[in-house]
Amino acid sequence: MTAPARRTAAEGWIPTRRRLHDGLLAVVAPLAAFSVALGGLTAWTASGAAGAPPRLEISDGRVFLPYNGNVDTAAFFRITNSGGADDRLVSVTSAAVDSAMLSRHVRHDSGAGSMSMVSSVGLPAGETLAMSASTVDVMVKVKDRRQVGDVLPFVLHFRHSDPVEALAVVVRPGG
Ligand SMILES: [Cu+2]
Repeated sequence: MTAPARRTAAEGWIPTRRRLHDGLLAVVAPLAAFSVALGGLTAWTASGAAGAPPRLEISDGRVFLPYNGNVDTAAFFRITNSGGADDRLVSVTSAAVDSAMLSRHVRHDSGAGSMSMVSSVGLPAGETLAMSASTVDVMVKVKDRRQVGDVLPFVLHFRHSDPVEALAVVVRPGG
């Protein structure tokens, strides 16, 4: 009973500019929603956890005081992922340093250690990355001469989560 009426409406359809625009939006909007959903699904599958996204909390930012006249040192952060999906730390930036690179330290059976630069560090759901001089740290070149107690601003960048600002205080190595 409604079919004839619908046909009549279709025949009377006039493609004004506004209607075309609305029609395009109607197609584009679901597409955008679909790709966002897909991205969420990938993260969800990777961790095998509940559908919640990663949730990152950063604390305990520290920078070792460089030795006299030196600019090379290391920065450390504690990153807890209390969310339901894995994430990755992909880079660290700061206006207070000339360079910042993620590095992983490995201690060998002989007692000797080695360090290699890494492009990212995993942050599994439900786990905490506690950076240290014997695990993972951020190798930095500080711009200015620093003192114990100075506070430097950093930004941590992640594969899935938005960047997070974190402060790091200058401490004596080992502190
Ligand atoms: Cu290092």
